[in-house]
Amino acid sequence: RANLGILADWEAELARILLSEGQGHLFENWPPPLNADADKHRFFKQVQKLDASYPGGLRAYISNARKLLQESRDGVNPFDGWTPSVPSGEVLTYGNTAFSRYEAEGVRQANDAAFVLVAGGLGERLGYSGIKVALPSNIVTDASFLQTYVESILALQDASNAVAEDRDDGCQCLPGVCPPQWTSFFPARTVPSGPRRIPFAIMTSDDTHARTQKLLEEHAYFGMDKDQITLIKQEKVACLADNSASLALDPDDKFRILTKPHGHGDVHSLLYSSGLLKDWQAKGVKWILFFQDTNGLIFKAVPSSLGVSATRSYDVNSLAVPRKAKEAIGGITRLTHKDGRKIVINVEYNQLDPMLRSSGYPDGDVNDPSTGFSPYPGNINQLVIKLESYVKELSKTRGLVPEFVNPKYKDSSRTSFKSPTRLESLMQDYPKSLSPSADIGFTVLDVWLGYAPVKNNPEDAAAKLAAGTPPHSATSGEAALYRANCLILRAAGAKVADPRTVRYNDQETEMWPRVVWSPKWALTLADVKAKVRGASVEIAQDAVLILDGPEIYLEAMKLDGALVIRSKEGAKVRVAGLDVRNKGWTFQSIGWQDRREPEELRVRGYKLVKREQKEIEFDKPGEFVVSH
Ligand code: UGB
Repeated sequence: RANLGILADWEAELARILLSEGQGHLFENWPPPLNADADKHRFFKQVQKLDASYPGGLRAYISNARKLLQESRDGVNPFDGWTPSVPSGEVLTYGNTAFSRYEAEGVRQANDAAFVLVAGGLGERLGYSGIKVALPSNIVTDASFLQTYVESILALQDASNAVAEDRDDGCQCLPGVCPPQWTSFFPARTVPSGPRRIPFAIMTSDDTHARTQKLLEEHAYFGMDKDQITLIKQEKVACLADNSASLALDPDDKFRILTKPHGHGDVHSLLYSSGLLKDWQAKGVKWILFFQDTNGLIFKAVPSSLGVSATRSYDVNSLAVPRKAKEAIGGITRLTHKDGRKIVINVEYNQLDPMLRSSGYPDGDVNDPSTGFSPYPGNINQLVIKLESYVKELSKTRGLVPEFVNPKYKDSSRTSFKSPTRLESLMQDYPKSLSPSADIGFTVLDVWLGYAPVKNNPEDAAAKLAAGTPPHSATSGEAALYRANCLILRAAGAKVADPRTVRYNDQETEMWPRVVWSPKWALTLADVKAKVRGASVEIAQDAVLILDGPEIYLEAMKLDGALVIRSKEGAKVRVAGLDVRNKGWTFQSIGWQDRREPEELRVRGYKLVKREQKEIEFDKPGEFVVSH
């Protein structure tokens, strides 16, 4: 205490909190007063930030940490008393009537939605030093993940505004003032909806914030209004040195507490504390869609999953895909407590195997031999949350979701750690604190349609592939995009050739014709069907097709080579009787370790070589027919 020196009131208050929470060791090696004052103030600035960014402040953080560290030390099983079983959810079959209805409903609901991208993580596992949202989702158009996301939201906004009906705003009497029985005497009041803008929030971190901001600015926000996008930055949390939750000092700087990321669960407290939720509520937002940084397929699954949420009025709807045992995605599980409570929740991939083994499934996380997949659907961390119940819940919890701690102990006495640890949180744990009456559902999609994350470097990806689990690499992510687009074209009746088996970065993959379209060309299957006249469209095995414009109609076309069609708003382009044969574009292998090539290409193992192409562009309004 004697070493603290002259403090401002706010600093003295923070010092009192730390001392009363048993953190006196932080000041032990400080020089006497009037020495290193600037460093002492720097220390308190950091403490102030740590205190302000955690719901309930540092006191709450230390108290939560003590409890969780004690439980971890005692080996408390978080699933004690709970029995796992396979839950049942909405299983979508691509292209059937129910799917099409959900897609249409999702588009209708979209302008009552807001989107939230969690993008605070760095691509350490991927071996890419940039921010992951800047990576091209494919190298044929070079559109980055962020560009694809923003353009998809804008396309959804336009589509939703185009089908928006006037809204039923309830009866004309005063809610909460007039007796409810009066409502039947008054006609419902409809209000013109007017075009709406879909709000978009991006959670960044110190690692990604400046680069995300720069990427947006350099590309004029990819066409979105600047004030439609809000960046919310997550802060790191203090590291813990021991089981008493002593905050860990940086060994190289005794005026700095070591910090680490708290995980994507921070998104909830940030939405709450930033005031965004209240703002969105006032604007009439009903649904929030959360998604992750590198899934180039996700917007193909957005309309249908939003449609499911709205139709079933789910408070929380998690998107899932069939999961391979040991795949690094959580398993959606029904947990039933011996006292009768039930919950459908994600059990994270590192917990699923031990949880199953301790619950009477000695083989743990294994595939069901009859399907070749884990019986537990795989969580892809795309959540659709109903805003009304979310706001109510967050006003109680301030957005803090149940946390966990994962210390690496030095030995079996579990008394000291190999290195400082910290509390962590997961976005998908939000339903854990909801009341049992909440409507929590999940929607299972075909994996080809909705899930192709880019997470692993080529070596890890090849090892995963050899072990029978999906590689989730830049190579597989890009190939999945072409596959999805080709399968969608086939569903619309087009004749698309089978894929070729290729091998890049030691990963064998199926390479379909490289078909890419901009989100404004099509979002849903109905859009594709409206723009492609089925059997008269033929695409050969190594073809490349880029469609970039809202009104390009493929009526009769044969493509064996590369074709790019671009059109501006107002240009209606009918492709009728076009036969394109040229040398096309190919992918040329490059080595993962070949430092001459840029990182974004090395992670996928090939580069684009443009040999010959046909390019057609319409930049003026009007009707055009392309036949040669
Ligand atoms: N992220 C943040 O914004 N902040 C953070 O502090 C950390 C991450 P990872 P992982 O669907 O593929 C998740 O690292 O471990 C962002 C789910 O927990 O990619 O692979 C980050 O930028 C798992 O259940 O997560 O696991 C990224 O956008 C499964 O759903 C996102 O959070 C799996 O993803 C996820 O970060 C999956």
